[in-house]
Amino acid sequence: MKIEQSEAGRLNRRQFIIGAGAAAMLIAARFSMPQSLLHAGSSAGPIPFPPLPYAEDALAPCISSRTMNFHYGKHHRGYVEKTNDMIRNTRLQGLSLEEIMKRTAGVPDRSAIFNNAAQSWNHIFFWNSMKPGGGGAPGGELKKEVESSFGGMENFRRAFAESAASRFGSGYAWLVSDSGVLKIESTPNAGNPLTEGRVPLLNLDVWEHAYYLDYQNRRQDYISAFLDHLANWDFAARNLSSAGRK
Ligand code: MN3
Repeated sequence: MKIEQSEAGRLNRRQFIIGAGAAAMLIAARFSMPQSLLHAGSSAGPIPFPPLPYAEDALAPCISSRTMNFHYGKHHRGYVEKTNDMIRNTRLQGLSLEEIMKRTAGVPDRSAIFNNAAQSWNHIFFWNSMKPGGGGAPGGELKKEVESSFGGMENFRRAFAESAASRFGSGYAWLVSDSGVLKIESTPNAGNPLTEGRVPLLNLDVWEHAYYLDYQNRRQDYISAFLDHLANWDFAARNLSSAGRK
């Protein structure tokens, strides 16, 4: 990553090393988010708040329009607005979300910017990780990859559900490609496996704001609804395939 001299000068040596290390990993990581999702509007403009890829009520009854209205319209919008407020008139203004994440990951005095920028990215990714009539099993190459990596769909399902259910507090469960090997992981809060060099294929938001109106404390039921009816395997397959092309 190119850290501009004046910005690097503002960081102490340890922060710089952490930042540079994270950046190197990020360069190694092949960003999988379809570019059109993240660069809506001018590249020099504010960070994007793209429309949902489906109607607000399209995922009901698994996720109600009321949940989507708050989650997308209030929470996601709030992360985008806070990010834009925090980067206005700074060297981060005009950069892509990935660049902002790269420059702030692991830098203690930039954690508020990282959290809001990563949450902006994570939510665009999450909306696309679901579709009406999704869930079940992937097809084609991804099906083979899931079966070989996890020893079958049932094992994948069990491991993903366990990862999502056992995340204490807020965070995400992810299916990622780690140097070509599929893995499941969970991250706390705004964490994103991109910052540690892995390629996200699919994510599930397990913050309470994602499910509490519909499921209250029954996070497991929400996870099952995602796996059975919502997971967008086409999106995951596209992410895997674009990672492989780079
Ligand atoms: Mn959320």
